[in-house]
Amino acid sequence: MTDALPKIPWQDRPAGSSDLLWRSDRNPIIGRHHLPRSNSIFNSAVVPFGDAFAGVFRVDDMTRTMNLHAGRSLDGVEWQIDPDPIAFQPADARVREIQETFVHAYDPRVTWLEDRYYVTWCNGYFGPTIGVAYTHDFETFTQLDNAYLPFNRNGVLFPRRIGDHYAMLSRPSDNGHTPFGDIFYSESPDLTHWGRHRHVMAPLDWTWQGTKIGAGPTPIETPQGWLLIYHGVLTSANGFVYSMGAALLDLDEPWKVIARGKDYLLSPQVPYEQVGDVPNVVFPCAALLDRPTDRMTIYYGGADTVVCMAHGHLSEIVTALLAGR
Ligand code: BMA
Repeated sequence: MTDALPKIPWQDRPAGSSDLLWRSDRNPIIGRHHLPRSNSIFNSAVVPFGDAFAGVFRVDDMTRTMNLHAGRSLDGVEWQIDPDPIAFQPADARVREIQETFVHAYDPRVTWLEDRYYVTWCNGYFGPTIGVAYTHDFETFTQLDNAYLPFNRNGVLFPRRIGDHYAMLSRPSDNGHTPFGDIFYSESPDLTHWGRHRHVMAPLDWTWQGTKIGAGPTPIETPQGWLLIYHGVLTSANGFVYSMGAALLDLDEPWKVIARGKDYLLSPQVPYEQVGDVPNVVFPCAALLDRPTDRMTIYYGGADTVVCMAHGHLSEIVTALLAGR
């Protein structure tokens, strides 16, 4: 994939701000009633596609079923989202077995890997686990087997093999709203059989990431390591608070953490992050990058209700991490 993305949605850092990430003035870019039957659209993943953009969106409908919908955009901001959920084609007859018990699908990530786009998401199969599918065109999607046993969430593929193997981060969890959670690394020869699970990072007590953490967008390769944007959760007197932060993982052994940000990059502080179906949530699922200009745009869900964008400079975030901020 080319690293130049001159059409990246962008807005300069507001005058007087020294924040590493800043919100788009256009937020929220997708409102909860974007589709006739949508209750909410949030925690969604977008990628460059041809000379435009495509994505997979989490749409909760008016029955409050969580499902995945494909979408397209010329500018990354104005989206046409399909009114019907993605109808995944099973890669083989055994995959049909896991489709027959469909419950729900949510929190997608999309990763360009070798020759196609892979979608990973939280797939209900006797509890949450990680679904895997691929598409070439965002019209037809082919589903592979689930990556893990339940219970697991926040499965995010690396955009290339590590050594000979495909690699994924995930967060073993429970069947509820999970008051714990570490990030783990797993590898696979074929994107179906996953193993050699390694611990990557644990929550940090009494911080914005004290309760649980989970990988966000597809990790971004930099000369200094993989930049991992992730969400961290604090348990307040009023419930969970979801913020986002960053870490750097070793390029060859990504289960080894090189640096981890102390401060959050963004925490819920504006109305569309503080008020919604689940208050106080910023939940990043995708990042776009224009390497020549060092511009990075992160897509995140606000309060489990809307889709938002934040902007930053990749090299500034890497520098801050290496400086121990
Ligand atoms: C998590 C997931 C996310 C959601 C978050 C806050 O467990 O369900 O989709 O954004 O909780 O409700």
